[in-house]
This record gives sequence, structure tokens and C-alpha cells, in this order.
Amino acid sequence: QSADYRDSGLDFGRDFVFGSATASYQIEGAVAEDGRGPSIWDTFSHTPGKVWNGDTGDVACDHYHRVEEDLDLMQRLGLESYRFSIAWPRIQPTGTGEANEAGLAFYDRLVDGLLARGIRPIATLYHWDLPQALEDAGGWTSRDTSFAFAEYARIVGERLGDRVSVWTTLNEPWCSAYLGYGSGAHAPGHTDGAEALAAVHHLNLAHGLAVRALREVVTNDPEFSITLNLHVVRPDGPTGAEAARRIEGLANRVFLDPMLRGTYPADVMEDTAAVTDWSFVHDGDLELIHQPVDLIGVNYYSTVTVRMWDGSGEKVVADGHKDMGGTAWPGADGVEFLQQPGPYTAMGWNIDPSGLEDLLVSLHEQFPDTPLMVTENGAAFDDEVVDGGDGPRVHDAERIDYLRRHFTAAHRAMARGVDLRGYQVWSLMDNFEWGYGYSKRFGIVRVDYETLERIPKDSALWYAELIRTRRIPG
Ligand code: PNW
Repeated sequence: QSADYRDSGLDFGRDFVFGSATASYQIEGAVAEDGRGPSIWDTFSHTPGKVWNGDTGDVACDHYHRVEEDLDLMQRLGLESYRFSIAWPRIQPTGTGEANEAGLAFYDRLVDGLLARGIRPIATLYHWDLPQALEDAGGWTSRDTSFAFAEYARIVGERLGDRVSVWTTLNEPWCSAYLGYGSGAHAPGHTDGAEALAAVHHLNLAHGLAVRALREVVTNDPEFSITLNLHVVRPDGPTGAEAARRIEGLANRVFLDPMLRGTYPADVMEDTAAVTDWSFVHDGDLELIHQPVDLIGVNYYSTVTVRMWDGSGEKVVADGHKDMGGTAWPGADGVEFLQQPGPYTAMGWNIDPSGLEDLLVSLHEQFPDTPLMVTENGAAFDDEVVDGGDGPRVHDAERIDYLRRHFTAAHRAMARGVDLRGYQVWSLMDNFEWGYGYSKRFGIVRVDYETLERIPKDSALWYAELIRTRRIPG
């Protein structure tokens, strides 16, 4: 059992960048406005049976129309950065060709609104809303998508490349590849391990090509990064190390190695040889993927515990993924994911801040010259709205406790020498939680989906105090 991490008073210093994060499809709504084309998440969410309750992002938090109000909210909370994503189908409705001026203008206003309030823009180019037209041509199983992505990156870089502080190419390519094409839990909902591994490579290639394209057009010396949901894998028993090697390979090293070392892990290629021959990796691709990055973005929520299944009894697969008929782990059929000890969030994800400390320290040891940023951390809980006398209140003590413990973990990692530059809490507001629709609330601000009113939860006020004082509140 880990130390409880419930510290207060720890000082993060002046330079640490405290912010919060969202993503386009999860908050914007206005899916058919100003020339936006359809994305794979429009298609997926409108397909019966894919998303809880038939929820879609059609309206979401209506952020597209409430951007000024949301900017004012960020300012009131004292955010120093805002991590948002750009919807590719607003910029290029079919994924290639002419830029759509209205789409560029929206993000132009957002970035100017942030700068006017002293908030640093952290822009993610791809948080899962692939133009549907590109999916119809093969999506991430096609290498053409990587080259289309570089074109899109160039268009956005030309427009915003004088004002964005941090560019992130992709958000969690693990999810795009394995949940999108392997398990079927995310758009486009395919269940084919070979497709998932092809998607891994084309996402890696897209990252490299986009960094190269952005570097050519930006003018303000920003930082370039990628955001990964690296898995913190705990081994169990005598076969735990073997199982952990496989899962760390598929989840972590298959992204980190090409991007930061210019190689694919040989053991992962061997483990998956029966699934794919990796012929989608062409000569020269690894050099293209291996672009210098200034920052690794870390999304952290929880941990997994693994061992090899001994073939007897029912295989345990408590990896937290909805079973849509495929697998998120091609070539790792023999791995068991054990039920984690609690406590849990409303997602059923175990709460373990030691995983964040371990992950940050491990990354720092592997890549000592690359600074880190927590680009997502936060929790869904079943919030209750109560009458506070002068209006509705959400006393989300569990979320405050979750954040306190994870900020403590981050601080401990820093005390151990990790160069951690900032922390973007997921999420600024309740939003469309992918396959779970609006049933899971991650916000530090509540969204009333009837009135679309924003109500800062107690966690938002707690976070505002942390930002103001630089210390974890008592
Ligand atoms: C991340 N999984 O998603 C995303 O970057 C956010 O958009 C999302 O809202 C947040 O975490 C909370 O879920 C994930 O199944 C979705 O392992 C699913 C998984 C991991 C991350």
C-alpha cells in the first residue's frame, strides 16, 4: 500500500504552469456550422449502440457559441494555460484541400482571447475527430492520412504559429489506434489487430511529419510535443515481468522508441508477428518520426496489474475497456489484467497517485533531456448539486482529494529531479466522455446540460487557490 499522498503546503514555485484541458469534440457542439465537415466521432456517436444513451457531440457544452463566457471563466479561476484541441474538419471539412476560413477564424479568436487574459495557449492538433472523408479512404490504416495530417498542421501553423506556446501533435495515439481500430470502443469502431498496428505506425509518422511541417512555418519559438497515455504496469507473480514487458511494449515503447530513439522495439515486432508483418514501415519512416521534441505530454489516470494467463479457469481482463468484440492488445492475448484494489473513480479506474510519481521518474530516467508536462489528470465522480442558498453548489470533496494526491505525487517526482513544467487538469468542464456520453463528469466546472449553465465546483475553487498561492491548499 502506497503512502497516502495527502500533503498540503507543497510549493510549486513561480514558473510551474497550472492550467486545464478540454478537447474539441467533447465541448464544442456546432457540428454542422461554419463549414465544419463530419468527423468519425459524428458518425460513431450517431450509430446506435456505440455511445451510452445514444449521446452525441451535436451540442455538447456549446462551447463554440460560448467561447467568450468560457474564456472569462478561465480567467476567474486564474488559469495560466489552457490546453484545447483543434477540430481538423473545421479547418479542412474533407481532410484535404483548401482551408475553411471560418474554422481558422474560430481558433484565431480563441487564441487571441487567451492571450488577452494572460493565458498560454497549448494547442493539440488531433484529439480524435478525424474528417470522415479520410476515414472513408482508410483512415489511420492508410499512410496517406499521415501526409494529409502534415498538410493540415502546416495550415494551422501558418495561421496560429505566431501565438501558440506549446504545440501537441496527437493526443493519446494509443486510444486512436487500439480503441479505434482494435477494440472497437472508439471511432471508427473497427476490431482488427492488424489495422490497429498499422494505425500505430501511421500515427507515429503523422506526428513526425507534423513536427517537421510546423517547424517550417511557426515564428514565435514554441515548444513541440506529443501527448501519450503511457501505461503504468504493475507485474503480478512469477509471470508478471513477461506480461508487463508485452503491455509496456504495445502501450508505451511502440510510441516512445520511434519518436525519441528512431527505432521500433524488436520484441513488440516479434510478439505481433502473427498479427502483422509490419510492411507498412517504409524505408526512411523512422527518420521522419524521430523529430526532436521539446516536451513529452503525460496523461495519467490510473494503473494496471498484469500476469500471464495460465490457461486454466476464466481469463481475467479487468483492463477497464468496454468490450466491443475486439482487442485493445493485439499479440498479447495471453496477458491477464487483474482487478485492481480500490478506491475507484466513477469510471471504475483505481486511484493510485504513486503511479504518477513512478511514471514521471521513469520517463525522466529514460529521457533525461526531455522536460515533461502533465497534459491530463483528473477524475469522474458522481457529483451532486446542492442548493447553496445563493445558487447551486457542487461539494466534490472526492475530486479535491484526487487532485491533492496527484499534485502531491507530481511534487514528489519533482523533488526527485524530474523536470516537470506544468499540469493541465482534465477537465475544465464536464463534457462528452466518448463512449460514456454525458454520464461521466470530469469537470472542475459543472455543466448543466439542460441550461448549459457553468457552475464552478468546489474543486475549481480549490484549484484557483493552488494557482494563486503556488501551494497545495491545506
Ligand atoms: C483521455 N482508456 O481518454 C482523453 O484524452 C480525454 O479526452 C478523456 O476525456 C479522458 O482521458 C478521460 O477518459 C481516455 O480506455 C479514454 O484507457 C479512454 C482510455 C484512456 C484515456
